[in-house]
Amino acid sequence: MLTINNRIKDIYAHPVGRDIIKKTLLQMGYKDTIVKNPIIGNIKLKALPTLTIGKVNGGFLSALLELLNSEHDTPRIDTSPVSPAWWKEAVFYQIYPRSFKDNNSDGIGDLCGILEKLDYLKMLGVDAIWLSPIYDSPNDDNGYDIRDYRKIMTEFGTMEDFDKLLEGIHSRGLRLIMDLVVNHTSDEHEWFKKAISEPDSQYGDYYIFRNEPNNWTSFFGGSAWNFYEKRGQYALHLFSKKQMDLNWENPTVRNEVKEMVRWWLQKGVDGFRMDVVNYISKRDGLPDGNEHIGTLMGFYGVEHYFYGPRLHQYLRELKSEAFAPFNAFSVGETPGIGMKMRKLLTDDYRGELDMVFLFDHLETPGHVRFDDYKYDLNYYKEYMINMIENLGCHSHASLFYENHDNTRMISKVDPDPQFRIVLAKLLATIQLTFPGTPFIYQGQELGMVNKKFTSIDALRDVESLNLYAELRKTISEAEAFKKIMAGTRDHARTPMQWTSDKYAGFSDTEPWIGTDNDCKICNAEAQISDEGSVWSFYRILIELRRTHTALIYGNINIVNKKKRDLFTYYRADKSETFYIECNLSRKVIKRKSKLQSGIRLISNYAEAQELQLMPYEVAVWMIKKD
Ligand code: TEU
Ligand code: CA
Repeated sequence: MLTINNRIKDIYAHPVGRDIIKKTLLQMGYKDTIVKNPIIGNIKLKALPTLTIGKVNGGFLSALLELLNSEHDTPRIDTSPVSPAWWKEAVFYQIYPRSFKDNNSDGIGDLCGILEKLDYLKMLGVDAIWLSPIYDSPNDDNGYDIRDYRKIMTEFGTMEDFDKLLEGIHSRGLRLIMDLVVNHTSDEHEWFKKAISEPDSQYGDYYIFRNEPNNWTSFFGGSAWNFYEKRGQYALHLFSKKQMDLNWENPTVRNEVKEMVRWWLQKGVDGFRMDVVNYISKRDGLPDGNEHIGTLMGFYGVEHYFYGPRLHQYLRELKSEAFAPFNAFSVGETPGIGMKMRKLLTDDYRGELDMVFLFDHLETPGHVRFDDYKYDLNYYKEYMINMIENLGCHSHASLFYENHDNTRMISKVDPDPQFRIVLAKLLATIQLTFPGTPFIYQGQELGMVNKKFTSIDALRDVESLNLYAELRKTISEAEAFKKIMAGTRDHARTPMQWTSDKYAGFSDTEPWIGTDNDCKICNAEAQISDEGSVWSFYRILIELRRTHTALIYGNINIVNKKKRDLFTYYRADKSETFYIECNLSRKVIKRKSKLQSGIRLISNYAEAQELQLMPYEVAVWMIKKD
């Protein structure tokens, strides 16, 4: 057991401790190299309150120790060969149904719209689709607030439409994973309504009720507790006021979830992406969050549920009783989880999850999504090197830059339009030639960028609207809007740009969320017939990955790890070797030698440039072994 008499290096040696130290330093804008300094490493925990002038206080340390002492396992070190699986070979494509394609002209994307575009996805070459929620919902958080898990949202269509879609997906040799949102339900879910109106029924214990709230805050602003007069109690909601946290301590709740999962798997879906699944187990007694941790992370209480005491147990139950009998795939969305904890959640012998989404690469150290800053890709390189060094043979990584919760990656790195295409190709190259499973977010394959929203009225996202209202208490309209523009999730939620027509070919009536004129220069129709387009580059890379196992299961050898602006690596298996060279900057970088043989794919410039890499340029060479 670790106590305050242990030293920093002991914490760093613990898998959870190591991830937490890294995360803490990252939030403060530092790298973990300082911990490796022996003087720092030898500091005893109990000296920290004095050394940090109270920033790391007693409460901070006891929360940390409690978390560490609740994890007794360490990842197994083993060099057994990687076991193959379809989801390790697949390229996934995420669809945000509301904004993908409107088939019945009401301005809202729908299931028939997706069906209409399956051939497009097949042409692009992806293997599997992740559908953001399509269940019945009052849409306080665009479907992440579910009212009925076994019903399709009316705006999206019917269960018959869903069956047709699933059939269309499978008949094309594609797979489908659905979104499983079970940390919380809508407050309009039958269970919650009964929990309020019939507190003595079995539903009375389906959610997390307390007589007094604690200090936890919601991710969407304010306290994480609502008061319900009828019951005379508070209920917990880590997200919006209409997203009520389920009580996973109750075995009946867990059984309801398993039954629902089996119901969809019985229908033939191939697996699930599991929304904030690392939040399902909350610490007993729901203690107050530490103020310093809360201030650092932006939210109070996270240390008590992001890696809760029964998380492993609940995941194992779900896997063995619902996923495993169907051989179904699972990828957990796990904000706050680091590289070592990933292993404890996904190593193949653990029986928990197949993969997770980690998020520490989405912003550079010291930054959060709502900061307006430029993302330096050298950090991404470092992150990826670190990932490879920590993954081992039992875990498999997910690779992504974008989803419906984040701004567009091109805009983060370099919003200058002259670099848009080449930068899109650079991002595509790393994503499709690195070990791990790529998840492409709709529109990423076109190089879509952040939107030119003109006012707060153009935005729809509950997170942005709540934050704006909060900011307006202290700053001007213009300043608040600027901050929202830096991070709003709506940048990724505008209509998919199919054509240059009015409404981007998404719909023939005004869409539920506005778009700008970007579809005139960036749309699928034009890019499909242009060999030099971002879309064509994605198609070629996906095909390359599919036809060369070196890019899937091959070893990776990263060279010149310390060299800034240049990211070079080899991927190799028994039969072939690929050499990948990426310029991470606007600089022109000289190449040492001119590679002569093999297949090559150069992102931007013609052969004349063979001795230099132009801004953000990449080259992929296949060196055949003979
Ligand atoms: O997101 C969870 C999450 O932690 C964040 O990405 C969150 O959206 C936000 O950035 C917090 O500041 C998942 C879903 O992907 C998201 O769309 C939902 O809003 C959320 O859960 C609640 O279901
Ligand atoms: Ca529609």
